[in-house]
Amino acid sequence: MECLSEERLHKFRIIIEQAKPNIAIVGHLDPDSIACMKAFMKICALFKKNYKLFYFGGWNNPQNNYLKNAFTLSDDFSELKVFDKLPDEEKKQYDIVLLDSSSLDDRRLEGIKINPIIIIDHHPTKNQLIESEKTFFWINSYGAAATMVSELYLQMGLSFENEPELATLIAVAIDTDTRNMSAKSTTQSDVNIFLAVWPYIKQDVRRDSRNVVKDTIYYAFEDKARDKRELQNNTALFFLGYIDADKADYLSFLSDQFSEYEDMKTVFVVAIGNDGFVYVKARSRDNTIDLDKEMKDRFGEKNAGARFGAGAAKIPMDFWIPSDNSKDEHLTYIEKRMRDAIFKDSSE
Ligand SMILES: [Mn+2]
Repeated sequence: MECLSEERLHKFRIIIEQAKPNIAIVGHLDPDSIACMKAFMKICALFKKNYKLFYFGGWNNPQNNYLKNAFTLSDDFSELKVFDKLPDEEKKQYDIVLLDSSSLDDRRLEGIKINPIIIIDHHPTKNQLIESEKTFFWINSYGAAATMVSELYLQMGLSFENEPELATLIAVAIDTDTRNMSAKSTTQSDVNIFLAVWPYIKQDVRRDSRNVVKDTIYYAFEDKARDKRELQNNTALFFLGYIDADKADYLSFLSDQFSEYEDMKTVFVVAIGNDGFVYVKARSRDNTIDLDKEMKDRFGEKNAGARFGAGAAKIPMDFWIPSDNSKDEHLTYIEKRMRDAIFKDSSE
């Protein structure tokens, strides 16, 4: 297993030992992040630190909701806004650990400023945060961040025996983030950790958590998408029209599904949110294109990005959200613009 070197482990120990007695563990809410936070709790306990879990973003997606109920997770997590509103005196008694994210200007943080002493994330970027003597930043390409935190967890001498909840969360995290080990980002370590937790997981919860994604909203969106689709040279566009913005995660599930079709090497699923943004989720199995560049070229440097064949864009609709009077025209207009953006040859 490609774990942390003795030197890095030593640094980690120093940083966490010297940390304040209270640790705020911060993450967003998806299976990977939840698994990371729960595993890191145990690491905090090992170093006799108090900890609290704080999240940004919402519980929107059905898989999170299922896990939340299966393991009564909502009792454990508070909103990061709650932490941010604590009196300064109280906040000062915390050090922050950020997991499964390393972008301090993540939109979902809604402007909340955090200064983590520890970051563990599997999304390396060009302008990556630089570690200092007082911080431990581990940002590397892995299928799931839960794999990294689990490696650390094991290297700290902790075990998954008698931890069915944690083991299950980690398995679901790896399943989800690696799309069953089929995502390009999947590493040998993800497989190894999956096997390490396997004997301890609640199989029924793992299976069900994977099925809940296909609920009635999913079917309704799927119908809409099939209704409005266009295929040109192995590139497909599915246009859903208006949706509630908090259902935008469903676009990812749909793009995962559609990208499995043989003749759809690159898939874009597009919808207009009721929050003034156009949402795009893209998947590509075409190795000849740089999806990140394509996304940025088409939807704007600031609005879009991709890694390992999975892309997303959140595009502001300028200054105005259509009223009921102009909704139909607006829909036609956005659909046309999206078709242009997606099917135009980027070299033109
Ligand atoms: Mn992740």
